[in-house]
Amino acid sequence: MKIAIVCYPTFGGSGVVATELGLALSKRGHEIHFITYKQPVRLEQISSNIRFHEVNVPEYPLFHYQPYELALSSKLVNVVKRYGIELLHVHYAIPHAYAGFMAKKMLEESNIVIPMVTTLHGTDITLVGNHPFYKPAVTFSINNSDFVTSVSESLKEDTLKLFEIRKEIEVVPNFIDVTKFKQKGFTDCQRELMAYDDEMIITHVSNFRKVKRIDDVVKIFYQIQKKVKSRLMMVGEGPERAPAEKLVKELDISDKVLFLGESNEIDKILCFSDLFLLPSETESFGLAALEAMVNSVPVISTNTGGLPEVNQDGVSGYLHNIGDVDAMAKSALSILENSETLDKFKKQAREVAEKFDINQIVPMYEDIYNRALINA
Ligand code: GMT
Repeated sequence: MKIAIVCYPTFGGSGVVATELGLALSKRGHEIHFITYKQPVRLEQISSNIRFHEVNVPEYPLFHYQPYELALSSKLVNVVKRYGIELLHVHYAIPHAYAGFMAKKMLEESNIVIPMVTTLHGTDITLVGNHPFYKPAVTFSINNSDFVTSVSESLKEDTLKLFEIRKEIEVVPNFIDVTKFKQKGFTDCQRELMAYDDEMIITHVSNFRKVKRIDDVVKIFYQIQKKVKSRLMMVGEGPERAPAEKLVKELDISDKVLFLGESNEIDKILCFSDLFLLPSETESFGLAALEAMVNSVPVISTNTGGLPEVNQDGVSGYLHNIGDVDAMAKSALSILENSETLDKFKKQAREVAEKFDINQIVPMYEDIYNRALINA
């Protein structure tokens, strides 16, 4: 199948899911065309059945806002015609589903009928898309997609609650390539570069936005380090990094907290981590938690959104109410203070992650593509 994947090229979240999906599909013989404004972060090599088409938006002084949707839909039309694309898969409703719909309509004028699958990822529904300024366009784009998927049951429920949706939403969970990750082995991990042998390594990875409650990460760690010798690795960039650095200084724990910035080597960091913190306000799935778990890192998270579908309470980690820093610190310590408990949780985290293996999930998308082509 020749498939065009539209996504954001950024670190983490929907962009990573879309890129990993495209790479997996290409290995299964499909021809994948990524269409976005920059080469996706995890798209390291282009091959004969993986192409990247950059959307360019020329600057013009008249425009206060440059018309990205227009450039994207035009690019889609050109790529579909030039490469004989059979299906569009757009990740993140805003503005990709909207631009995809326009492309479909333009292509109809050339007698080309192409189905569009839209995957909802979270903030396109729960934070941004729900805003009254966007809601009519997001509702329209979802209802006019040929197939709609969401990355968790929780996101499906939120979508049906927040929007007037006529389309069926199919849940296709996010996934991980389990075979890519070997069982944890400290010797491969260069742990010694990051911490002393007797220190626990606690990790947080995100885009450092308000929704991630970065202050809570620091506050939980503050309580942990009082009882257990430990270090905190803060991986990622975003608006909440500076306030978090300030808090770290105020709490006088600067020598124990490392802000590593954005990284292409998340697995290298996770392979020597002992515990992962994800105290988000909302999280449609929590791919970062799954990436931790596959690296045998137990997760302390909130019980919001899709997190309970990924992190199993008392098995792969613990879940608590949003903002309950004390409970999260207590659970973290209950895992870290006993080496047998820690080993048990590490093993269990990995086992839970294996349920999300890419080989179970990618065929679910292929099945949707086949149905979309039959219906077109
Ligand atoms: O986590 C973010 O803020 C980025 C965001 C995105 O759209 O890229 O992530 C969303 O999609 C991910 C992939 O499906 C999910 O794992 C995240 O939980 C979701 N983020 C939120 O719902 C806040």
